[in-house]
Amino acid sequence: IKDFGIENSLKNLGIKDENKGTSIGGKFFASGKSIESYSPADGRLIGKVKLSNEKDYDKVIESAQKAFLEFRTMPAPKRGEIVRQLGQKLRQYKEDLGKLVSYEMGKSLQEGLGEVQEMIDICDFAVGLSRQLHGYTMHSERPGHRMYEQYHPLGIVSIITAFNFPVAVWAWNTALAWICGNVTIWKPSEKTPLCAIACQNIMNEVLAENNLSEGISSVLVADHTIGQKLVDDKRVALVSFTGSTRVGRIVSSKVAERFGKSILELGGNNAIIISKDADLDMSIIGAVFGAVGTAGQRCTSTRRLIIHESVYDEVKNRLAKAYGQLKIGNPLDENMHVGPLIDVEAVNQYELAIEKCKKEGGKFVVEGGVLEGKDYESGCYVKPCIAEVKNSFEIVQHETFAPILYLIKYSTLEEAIAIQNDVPQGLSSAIMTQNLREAELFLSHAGSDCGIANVNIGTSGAEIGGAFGGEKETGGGRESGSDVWKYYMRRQTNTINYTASLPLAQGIKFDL
Ligand code: UN1
Repeated sequence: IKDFGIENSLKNLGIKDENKGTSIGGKFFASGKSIESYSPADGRLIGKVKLSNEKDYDKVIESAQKAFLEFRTMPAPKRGEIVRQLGQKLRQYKEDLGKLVSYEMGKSLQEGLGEVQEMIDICDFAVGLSRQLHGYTMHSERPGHRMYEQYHPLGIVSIITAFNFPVAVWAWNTALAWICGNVTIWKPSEKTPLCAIACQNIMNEVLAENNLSEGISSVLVADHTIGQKLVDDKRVALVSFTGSTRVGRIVSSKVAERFGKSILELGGNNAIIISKDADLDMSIIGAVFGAVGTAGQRCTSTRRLIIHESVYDEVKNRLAKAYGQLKIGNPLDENMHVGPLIDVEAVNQYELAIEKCKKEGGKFVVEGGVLEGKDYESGCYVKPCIAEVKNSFEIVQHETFAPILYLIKYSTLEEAIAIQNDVPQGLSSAIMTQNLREAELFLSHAGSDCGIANVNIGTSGAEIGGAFGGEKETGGGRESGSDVWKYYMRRQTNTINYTASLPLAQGIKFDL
């Protein structure tokens, strides 16, 4: 088996054969059972991780609480400086971390490096923001009064992430949480624990070099019972959850019950409308990357193509041709377009979805299947496939985390928009058209109902500068850019009277 330099990267990132899954800054410990992390690329055991249990949990919360009391007094621009240093470290470790992401998660090296770039970008963004946590000043209706608002840190922010973006989503949340004065506790996916340990090692260098309390950044590699504790714990001010709609529904109601805050990034079922006025060359590239990138395991992956009847056959044929050229194999090999799914369970879900689709009447234009033989020993490699379907099929209404692309035909744009919106999820959407009227209708109040709506680019590959998230069963949360930082702070309105009398608002008289 070719190594692609992975051994060296593991060493540079401080990953060992046996790792401990609880960490408070650079202190690693764990009292739970052990899990193993296998690479879906070649099936090799990368390392073991001892999980955190309830005892470890309490220690993490206590040290986070203590660290918060200190961290919140540090001026925001100084906290920005810490985040700037994290960005610098990430530049230094980009190659190694990108490689580990690719090896442990299975996305192509290019996409692994891209994910680390997103981390660097959000750090840069957060550094600037650390001097711009602005509130309004308002004019008081009372003479001699001043009114303004300010934003204060929340406390402990817990970040529960999924396997598909095993490092970037942590960074999106952490960079913002920190400049806002919060401390963070990360519960990564059990499918990508080593990525989390590597990030923690990188972070710890920053904490140590600045003599900062280790409780500012903690990790709990643990099963769902610890996730539940984070969700139920009043000491955790904000729960940022990325994962399935099923689990998100539970997280949302549990956190709401205790009046905590949550940010939810749940499922997507993203479509591209390819209009009669589309640039088809661009449309094909956008659609294929959207559908097969990260082997269809992005929340923003393109799952449905809604194609105008006049170009339907041409698009179908060109897609089939493009799929015929896809190279599937080791994600660390730069000649490959598509890597493996995360694990054998995901392969089963993929096969089940294909079977269901056929049962409901789906017609496969490009057949799927599990790849076997040399270089596919891990059992996680599948063929990206394409099926002609009806939007109303149950399987089409459902998000399957795999490279299965559904084709749907339309005649009027109003009909296409209705189809695009007619799913429970509302994350990302796109239209390919050179027609201004079509583009504007798609973006209007009568257009896409998603949190992200694009023109002439695909559904995946969002930049960190925008607010990322979606509507309906996607959960309504926003992360990353724009004014999302406000989610990580509490807002306070302050009125100051600098006179010697006490006039009441609304002209109310109250004399004693
Ligand atoms: C996700 O799929 O969970 O837009 C996040 C994209 C990435 C983020 C995806 N920037 O594809």
